[in-house]
Amino acid sequence: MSYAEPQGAGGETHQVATGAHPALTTQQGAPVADDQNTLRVGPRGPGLLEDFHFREKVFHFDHERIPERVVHARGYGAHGFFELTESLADITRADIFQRVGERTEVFVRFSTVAGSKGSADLARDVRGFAVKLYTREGNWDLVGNNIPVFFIQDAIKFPDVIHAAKPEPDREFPQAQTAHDTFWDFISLTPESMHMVMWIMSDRAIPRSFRFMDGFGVHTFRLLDAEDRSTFVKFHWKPTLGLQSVAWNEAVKLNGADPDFHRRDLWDAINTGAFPEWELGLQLFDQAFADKFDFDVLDPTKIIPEEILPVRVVGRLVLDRTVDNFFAETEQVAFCTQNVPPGIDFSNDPLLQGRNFSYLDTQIKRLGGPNFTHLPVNAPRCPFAHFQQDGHMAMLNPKGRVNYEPNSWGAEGGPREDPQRGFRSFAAEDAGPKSRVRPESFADHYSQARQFFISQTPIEQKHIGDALIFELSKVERPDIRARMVSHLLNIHPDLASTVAGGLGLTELPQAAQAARPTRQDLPPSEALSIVKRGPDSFQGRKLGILVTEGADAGLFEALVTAATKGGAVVETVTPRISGSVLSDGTTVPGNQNLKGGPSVLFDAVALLVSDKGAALLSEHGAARDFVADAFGHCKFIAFTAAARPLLEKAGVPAELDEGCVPLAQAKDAVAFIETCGQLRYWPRELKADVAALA
Ligand code: HDE
Repeated sequence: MSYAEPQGAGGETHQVATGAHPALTTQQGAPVADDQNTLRVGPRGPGLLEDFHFREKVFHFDHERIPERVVHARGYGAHGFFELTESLADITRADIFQRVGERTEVFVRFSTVAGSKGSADLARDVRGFAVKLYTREGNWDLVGNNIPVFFIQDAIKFPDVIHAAKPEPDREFPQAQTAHDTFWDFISLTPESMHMVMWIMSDRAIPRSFRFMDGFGVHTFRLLDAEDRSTFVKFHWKPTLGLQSVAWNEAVKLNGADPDFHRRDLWDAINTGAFPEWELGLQLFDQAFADKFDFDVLDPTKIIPEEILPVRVVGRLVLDRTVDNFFAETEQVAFCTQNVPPGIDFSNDPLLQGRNFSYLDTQIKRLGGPNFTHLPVNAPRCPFAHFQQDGHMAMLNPKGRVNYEPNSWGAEGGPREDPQRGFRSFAAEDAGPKSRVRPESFADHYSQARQFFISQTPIEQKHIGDALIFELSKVERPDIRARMVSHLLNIHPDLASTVAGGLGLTELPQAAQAARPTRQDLPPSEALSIVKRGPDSFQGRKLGILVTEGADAGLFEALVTAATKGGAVVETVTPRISGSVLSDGTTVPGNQNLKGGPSVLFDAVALLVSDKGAALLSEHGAARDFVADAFGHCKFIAFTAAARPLLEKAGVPAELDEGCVPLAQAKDAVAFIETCGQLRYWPRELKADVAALA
């Protein structure tokens, strides 16, 4: 260090400014001589009010927090770019969709919905997927989720569904959980939420990381061409690394082992150059196409299956830079659904219309005034000019005498309207009686819920059943549990009887009264299954190698090489963090100490142990849990012959299944990493379940 460290009388350290470090100052810029001690009368005397440095420091600290978001409080953001790969010049005049190869700066914030800012990442919940695109004609905020439908059809119900999901008001628990009475009470009284219920009870609600999940704009929007002709559009973000989720039991354990699992994953991926990437896909259609459906494209509880209307890929989103400061950027970013550039417009979706009010409104509360657009993360990157002025924290310094228009000041008179380039709304012809009604076309609540369920593979269907049983078993009132089953009867009889059985209902309730009968003819849609849309490689995933003293150095090397070649990350787990000495005398440092590095942190594991190491670990609870959890969570497990006793002690059945891969020579390592591309060995769980039922 280039600066002296004189000791104060009390032993505290003073780090003094020299050439290498600037002087510490107050906010006013006055250099500070002592940042360790308050100003006192005598060494033990009372403190003095004139200590402006202390008062300023503590005053600022006292005001460090701003209100957390009322929903989506826990989130994580990153910078990147959008690159157009196909021009949409014939469909929209939006500048961002004109020139192939052009890049537009973006800021993305992922989030959970229900939990507070400090809640754990692996809550069962919808994930927010909010994208701010700083286009040349103004910011475009596409504020979406990782699920393409929503709980409710009308924005007036949003406070209700959120109140019901959040901690109950008298007791303020449970945190970041829907597994409680008030949530399921509201849901079971709200049939329009049934399609969304299928999605949130599926593994979509426990993604492996932000990098492996879809994003959806949810609502139908409009694209407008140069003549203001409209094309309807639904927006999709598809991860290039494929979809992946974790198992529920794994999610529960991850929340303890690493509550920051998702944010750490994003941070690590970007900072090691493995930039997360998504394709932007569009479903484009016109009114005549929309009129063919018996549901309404304005209803946000419905999707248009990709088999009926393929997703056209027009660009890519890449996240390549983490934030410099979490608060300044991720906490202060203000997404507003009404931020659309010319060429993009809204539909009449009643949820979207309500959101367009809410997002601007909420920023006033959160960011404290109307000038939040001056904050660097929110400011447009293109030139802007208007007459809006003053208010809290006005950070611009407008010059001149004219702050209104029309005015007679000619060239000095400031900006003018631009009918040519300016934003124009689609001239929709809307008329009708003033009323509060839910349209008839919004009445089918079960058909697409059923379609989602039958589109899932058996393991995914099992997980939906398990999730419903878990959640409803936390509901204290039996009438609420039964009421939910009455809806499931309208979705699928197998699901209803599985859940009723799991809840121990002695008899099935009557099916809920349905405004429309469930359509039985909607075909399964492959695009709705995570397993069918998984990757075919282990790229972007993480291998955990449990290494003991004396482990085979050649095999270790082979595993690391194969995994790294396959684009995966390797972490070692060692009994001591200082590492383990291998058979050839080299020391492999530990990335995780065994007690702090459970197998839930990894996508697959390898047990690289010596005879002695295995014998020691077999007596070690953390080691047995490491193996038992990897096996229970259907992970691929590579093991050396010496690891057999450890597998046995961990309760792994002696007749090992195909998900357990012996490691004897270097080529086994290569084959193992290839196998890991399947991500999980699901037959293990299905088999165990069938056995349990027998
Ligand atoms: Fe939001 N939502 N929302 N929402 N939402 C907010 O805005 C709201 C809805 C979504 O990372 C709030 O800035 C209403 C659907 C995301 O900063 C608030 C309705 C979808 C984020 C708000 C909805 C979303 C928010 C809270 C029903 C998916 C986080 C803080 C009509 C398409 C953005 C804020 C971020 C945040 C209101 C429904 C996505 C209160 C009234 C549907 C990703 O304005």
